[in-house]
Amino acid sequence: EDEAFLAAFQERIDAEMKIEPNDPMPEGYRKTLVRQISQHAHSEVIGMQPEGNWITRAPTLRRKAALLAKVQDEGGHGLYLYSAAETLGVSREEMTDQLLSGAAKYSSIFNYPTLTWGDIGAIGWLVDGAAIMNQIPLCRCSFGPYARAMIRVCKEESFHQRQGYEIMMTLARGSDEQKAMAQDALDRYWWPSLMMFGPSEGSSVHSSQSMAWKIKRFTNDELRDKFINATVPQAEYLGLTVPDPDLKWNEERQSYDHGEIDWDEFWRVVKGDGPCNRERLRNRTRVHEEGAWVREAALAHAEKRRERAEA
Ligand code: FAQ
Repeated sequence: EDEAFLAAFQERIDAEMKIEPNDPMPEGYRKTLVRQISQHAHSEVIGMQPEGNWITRAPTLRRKAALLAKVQDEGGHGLYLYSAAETLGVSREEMTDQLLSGAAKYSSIFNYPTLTWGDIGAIGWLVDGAAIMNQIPLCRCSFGPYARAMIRVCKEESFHQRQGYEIMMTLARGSDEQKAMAQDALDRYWWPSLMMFGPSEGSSVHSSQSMAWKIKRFTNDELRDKFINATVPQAEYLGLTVPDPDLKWNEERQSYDHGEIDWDEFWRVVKGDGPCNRERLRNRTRVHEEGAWVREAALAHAEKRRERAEA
């Protein structure tokens, strides 16, 4: 890759032109996108497990229908994202192998357990809320297929966020026991939700290049701050307490200052040693193996059609 090529590519990026799959692109740009998009897809797919855990125990038929639809949406997001990554020349099989072998990451947040119904509210409110904050700028990502996939994904996530917040509102206005359940869910999900945005400035190895390529539009810390600023008033409206004694409005920055994130916990979870990492991968591997016959049947069917078309 010579310098003239890299400079011309950067010029297209700077002019806000979308890069499409057949356009020439630097190998680093392609690799970064495959990494980010495939890990994003894996997160959606693994992310079905914590909430899937409550489908059979949802408190009412209406709650069950909404949760079922939400979990199906996450599966759908995974599929659009795998398709977007495939346009960069990586196969679905390779991506799946990377997930199951532990070579590829998925979001740290999905390695936490869902212990109560309150957690389903907290996930919709906080986890989908954080996902939207991170994904709205991705609708303007320089790579066309990723940007376009994000538009629909964001619309669905905003419905998910509303259904989560509504669960929290119902609990927060309920009995003392329900209020306590909502507070406990916020206590356990607050910090892991902040960790979703990734490491802080100094440790975010990919940020500066990804921002120059307009894959990312904001730093991890900027998005984390936006999320906190939007979410604290929502917690106040619910009458719940954000579990951070150092949380304080900073008039000068027009932003909340927050307490120190436990980065040791973050890296432990990212590296595979969180509360549910093993269970999540074990389930995913089992389901993949159990689905082998479907993939084989689909292949055999495609092969037969091809033979018939050639005959
Ligand atoms: N967990 O240099 P950076 C959802 C890794 S939302 C695990 O800052 P980058 C919806 C990072 O990969 C969740 N690993 O990296 C839903 C890198 O390692 P690598 C998914 C993390 O890429 C809701 C290393 O640390 N959303 O699924 C995490 O510039 C409810 C250094 O980090 C997306 O994936 C983490 N939290 O920025 C589903 C959004 N943070 O790859 C179900 C797209 C960082 O070199 C229910 N992705 N790492 O081995 C992104 O925006 C970016 O990739 C970031 C990380 C912001 C996640």
